[in-house]
Amino acid sequence: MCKPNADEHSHSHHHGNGHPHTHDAEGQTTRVRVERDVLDKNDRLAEYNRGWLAGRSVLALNLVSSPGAGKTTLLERTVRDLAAEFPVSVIEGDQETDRDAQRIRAAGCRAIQINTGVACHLDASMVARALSELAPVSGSVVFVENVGNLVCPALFDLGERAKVVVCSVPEGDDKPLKYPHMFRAGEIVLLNKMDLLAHVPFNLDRFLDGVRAVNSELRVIPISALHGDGLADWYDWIRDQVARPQRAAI
Ligand SMILES: Nc1nc2c(ncn2[C@@H]2O[C@H](COP(=O)(O)OP(=O)(O)O)[C@@H](O)[C@H]2O)c(=O)[nH]1
Ligand SMILES: [Mg+2]
Repeated sequence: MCKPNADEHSHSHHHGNGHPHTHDAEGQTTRVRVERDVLDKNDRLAEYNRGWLAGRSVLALNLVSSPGAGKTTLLERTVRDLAAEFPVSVIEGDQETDRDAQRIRAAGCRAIQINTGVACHLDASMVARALSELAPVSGSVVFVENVGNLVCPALFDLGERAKVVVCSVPEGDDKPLKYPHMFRAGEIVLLNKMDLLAHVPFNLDRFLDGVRAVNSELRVIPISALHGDGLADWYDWIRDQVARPQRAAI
């Protein structure tokens, strides 16, 4: 799992090859316990967020992808196209800079930037703070753009309704099989940059077979965030989510 929190307390060390190692069984046990505690604590805060969101009838969607798959481009277009239907705001996660929040604000939408520093994912406590600052109105949609990678964000529930996995054609068709946890955690895949299909080696059937192999429930919508192709289906999916009642906190 992601290093920063867990490794602070574990007995791992480096051999100069960049990989931490844990040699003794006791160290291994400590590390597993700390990782489990971190995730348990996150899950409790995620449930708090879920209740907070349900109490205000706010829909939160967590966008996850590799860096550069097109999350911000997709959001710039989505907030412009849907702003007339319901209030929308955005929580942006990146290690450094507020560039993506600036892009979203330039698209006419409220946005809060979270910088995670060394961490490779947003966690539920970061989102709790951002939500209280953002104070989204009842009946609104909050998009969360997670830090770009297909590994760590899969483990961290933020209290969102669904994880939206954004893939893009130039990344290759093998990602579902290589990063199955993310594709199991997701509810929908947006396959972006379809406009580049003729220019890069990407086999759509192989991609869809990979998705089906790891999660047969997963719906795939091919899109081009740049040109707008396929976005009507994405917007219909969001409208369906808005119409569905929020799950109450446990
Ligand atoms: N050709 C093409 N490029 C895209 C598309 N969507 C995004 N891009 C480009 O991909 C790059 C990364 O996009 P960005 O939205 O910043 O990705 P993020 O890191 O996931 O937020 C930018 O240069 C975008 O212009 C698309 O549908 N087609
Ligand atoms: Mg971005």
